[in-house]
Amino acid sequence: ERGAELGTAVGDLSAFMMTYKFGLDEVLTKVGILREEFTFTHDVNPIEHVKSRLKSPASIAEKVLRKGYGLQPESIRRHLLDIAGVRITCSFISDVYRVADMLTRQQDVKVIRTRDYIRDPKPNGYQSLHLILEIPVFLSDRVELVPVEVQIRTAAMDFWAGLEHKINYKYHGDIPAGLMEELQEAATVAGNLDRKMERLRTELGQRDVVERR
Ligand code: 0O2
Repeated sequence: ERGAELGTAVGDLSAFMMTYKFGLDEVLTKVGILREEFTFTHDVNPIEHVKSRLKSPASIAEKVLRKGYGLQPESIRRHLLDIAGVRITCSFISDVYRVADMLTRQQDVKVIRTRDYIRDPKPNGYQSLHLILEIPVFLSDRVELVPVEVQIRTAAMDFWAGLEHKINYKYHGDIPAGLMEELQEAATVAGNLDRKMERLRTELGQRDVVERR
């Protein structure tokens, strides 16, 4: 089994995974603080849901081997940047970028990579903003810089990605052409909904300003 293979290659697998868990904890604290601050000081909250996960040893081994790299801890650290993952769901597209800004301008956060699949959706229609953040984790005798993947998307994008993931799983990555076309169409519909909601919110904001005058 791939998980056991990784255990042998890494040596102390729980110590290896622990660092990623701490990185995840640091990012979750940051997101939690932003969320709580917003509920105290503003009447809107850009963050709807937050989910996190640590990649399982089996999928770590599977992904690193699939990419053609070795199972040694150094190789995994260098090539797998999504062992720790946080997914943030927002209501509006502008909130996605607002949350991304609030996280990336923090002093102890370094942005290693940004992939904007909202600006450039994947061919299947997938949309989401992916950031790889590097966070310092302070251990008893050293500081470790841990990469954490943060995926930020709207509820509509998340709804689509959840279904696509299930379909992909069912067809083992080989989705029939007709179904793929329908998925692409659904992604366009989701994108249109997001843009419409954004316009409505902007309009609502402008009306509020006029009414308050
Ligand atoms: P899981 O189950 O989320 O762990 P990399 O190898 O990391 O340099 P990669 O993996 O292609 O490059 O990175 P990318 O494209 O930035 O993001 C990969 C992750 O985004 C995936 O993780 C998914 O969570 C999500 N994702 C990317 N494309 C799609 C898509 O077409 N559909 C859906 N539903 N999700 C997508 P994993 O490792 O594949 O899986």
